[in-house]
Amino acid sequence: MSKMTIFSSDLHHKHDIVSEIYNGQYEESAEKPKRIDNILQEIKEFTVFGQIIQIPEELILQVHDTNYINFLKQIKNSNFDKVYPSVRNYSDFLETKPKKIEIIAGEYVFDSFTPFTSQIWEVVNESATLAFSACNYTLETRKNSYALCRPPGHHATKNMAGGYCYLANASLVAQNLVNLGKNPCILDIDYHHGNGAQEIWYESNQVLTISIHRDPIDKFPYYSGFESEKGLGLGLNWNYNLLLPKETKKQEYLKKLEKAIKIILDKKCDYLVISAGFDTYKNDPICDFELEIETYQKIAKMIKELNLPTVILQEGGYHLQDLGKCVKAFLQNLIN
Ligand code: Q9C
Ligand code: ZN
Repeated sequence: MSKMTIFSSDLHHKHDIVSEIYNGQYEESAEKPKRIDNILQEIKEFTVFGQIIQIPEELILQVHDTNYINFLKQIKNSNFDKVYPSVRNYSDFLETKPKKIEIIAGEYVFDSFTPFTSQIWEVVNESATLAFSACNYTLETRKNSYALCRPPGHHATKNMAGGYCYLANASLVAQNLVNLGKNPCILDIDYHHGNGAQEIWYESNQVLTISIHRDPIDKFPYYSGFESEKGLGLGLNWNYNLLLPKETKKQEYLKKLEKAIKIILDKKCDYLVISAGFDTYKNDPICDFELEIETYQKIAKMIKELNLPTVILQEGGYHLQDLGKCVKAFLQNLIN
């Protein structure tokens, strides 16, 4: 029996944001180290570890602004073990930057759920390295791969963290593929809109971006993910948002996935990058879809029909007991 090659590291344990701020109150963060431990536990019998190759910084700087990356690197030199945003930059004419790191933070994050820890650069660099390593493996073998990325990446924009994300792992993989002359699609099946990939590739026809998600009218990330956002210039009709209402179940979900698959075929993509969130699961503590563990088998089978070399990246999914079972159901059906 053949196995799935996976990319994982222990370093994410250093990243534990514990609490997020919502409407002035501290709330428990759902994005915990135990998520990855649970996944590894469930998938060990049908997986093997692939070789980890450090992501080149030039690749990161093709996707993200230099100022943002420099900011991430600087936090460890501050006196804080965690930095939350306090002041938003409201000026169009500013020529100098504030000096205090905890104030500059207001420029580089779009919510109060995604603090910068002193080890943030180290851990996000490692998370991106796992994504990059999975991509290299798939390029070499045309076999599908899975990276246990933590922190996740799909909400991070060119110059901002948000939604527990700091580096745009899926877009880094897509950029790497574009550099090699490929035409990848980023398919985002996390419950939340993949706003990062949308922003990064909005004016480009080099990467097809499709996100299937909960209607953001009253769910995170609130300010993007609507059907009217179709791309701009060369990128027009290279971005698709497929929305679903609260309490969506298997049948409605699979119909949207069918649409996504048709678009991927139509655009003749040659690689697939999946932003794989499992917060669409029925018992997820922060979301309201009603997919069952078996639904992930079906989703995977439909994706496998595309027969494209596929890099799977871990995004959301917060049920600490069943997350691994969801991932298992999905991955087992994508071994090629
Ligand atoms: N307690 C991902 O799934 N919601 N990010 C906070 C306030 C933030 C989700 C609600 C959701 C972020 C990768
Ligand atoms: Zn999510």
